[in-house]
Amino acid sequence: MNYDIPEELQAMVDTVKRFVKQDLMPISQQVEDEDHIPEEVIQTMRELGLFGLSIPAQYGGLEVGTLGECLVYEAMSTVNACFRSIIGTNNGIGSQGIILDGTEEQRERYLPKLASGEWIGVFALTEPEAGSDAANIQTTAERKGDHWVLNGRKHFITNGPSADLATVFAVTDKEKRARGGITAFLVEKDFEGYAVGTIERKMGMRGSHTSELIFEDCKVPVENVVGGEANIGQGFKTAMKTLDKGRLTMGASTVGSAQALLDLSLEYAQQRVQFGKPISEFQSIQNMLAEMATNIYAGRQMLYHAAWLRDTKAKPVVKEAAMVKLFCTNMANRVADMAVQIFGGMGYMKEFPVERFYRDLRLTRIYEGTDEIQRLVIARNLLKGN
Ligand code: COS
Repeated sequence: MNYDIPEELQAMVDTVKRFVKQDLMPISQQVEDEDHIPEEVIQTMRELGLFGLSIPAQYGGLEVGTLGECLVYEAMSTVNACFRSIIGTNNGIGSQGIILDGTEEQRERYLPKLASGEWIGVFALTEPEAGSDAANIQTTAERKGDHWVLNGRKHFITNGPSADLATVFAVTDKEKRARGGITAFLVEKDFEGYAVGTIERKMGMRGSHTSELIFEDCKVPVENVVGGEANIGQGFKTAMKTLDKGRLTMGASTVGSAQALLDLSLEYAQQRVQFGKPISEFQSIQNMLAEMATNIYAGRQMLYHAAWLRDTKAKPVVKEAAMVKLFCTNMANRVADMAVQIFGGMGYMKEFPVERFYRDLRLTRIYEGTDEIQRLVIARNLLKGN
């Protein structure tokens, strides 16, 4: 094991940390209040190359590797998870299908636009009847001449309202479903029959927008099957492989937010005086601080280890990614709960960011696979001897 961070990557992470401090921190509350990230901030993200962190350099990305991506997400999530979310789909679920299984022509056509942030890429798998049971999607694709015709409705699509390109999963063989009957398509927003549906109202993650995507006789050229003709029916595997990395990097985001909550709690506990002394002098508060720090340390170590495993290709990380997602998201939710407890009544008020972190973190135990799905993936892999 060696998680030494190469000099070039460390310089990049330091730049991101400066950007977080100088540009993101000051507007975090404004973004929360207005539910909108200012365009000039998104432009700076483009200039820093953040939309293409994980995209291979030959297609215009920074290709920082899994550990690099994790370090950047960790830094960005110390302030407000919506900032990670805006770049998250281009680096993750919105581009991975093309990187892993796309044809060379598809990579050349789409990845540079996603890497530069000119286009927003999204992942359209989830449907009302297919959340955890992803293989139960009802969206269909029928071949008609040189096009596929898609019909169906996706929901809970992160960055859906601003999507330029969606990797859409549809049934091409009802009998085979997950085993040869689901196909992935690259659907541009200008294709006939594509529409953004309801923009969802959420508990948190303000500044990050989620919506339905609707396909009504949506015409998709045959060359937009992910991986081409040979990959018809292989979409479920593309989706699962895509989610593996997303689950790992989700861990990074939660480690960053948990660290921010510990830092805020340490500061507050030393300032807040009750019974004539700072509450940090009470053992009950110290116990919580110690618990938070220990949990963060454990989460960070498993995150870096799994990222290192993925980068060195020492072994597939399906099980480890699920473990990282399960542990880190739950860990951060526990940390958020303790932070609210340390802040007391103030932890419930909107004046302090702990209230926002508490709400935003709740989602991390659900999206990109619930706790229950992570446990299922871990157990199935254990039973297979992986
Ligand atoms: N990598 C590659 N292939 C995979 C895979 C992975 N990580 N996971 C599954 N597959 C393959 C299986 O090997 C199987 O193919 P073979 O029969 O050829 O071996 C096929 O895909 C079907 O897999 P499985 O039998 O496990 O399918 P299930 O219907 O039981 O579903 C779960 C598996 C539950 C794990 C899947 O539906 C899932 O991840 N659900 C959650 C979806 C999710 O995370 N949604 C979040 C929203 S998207 S942001």
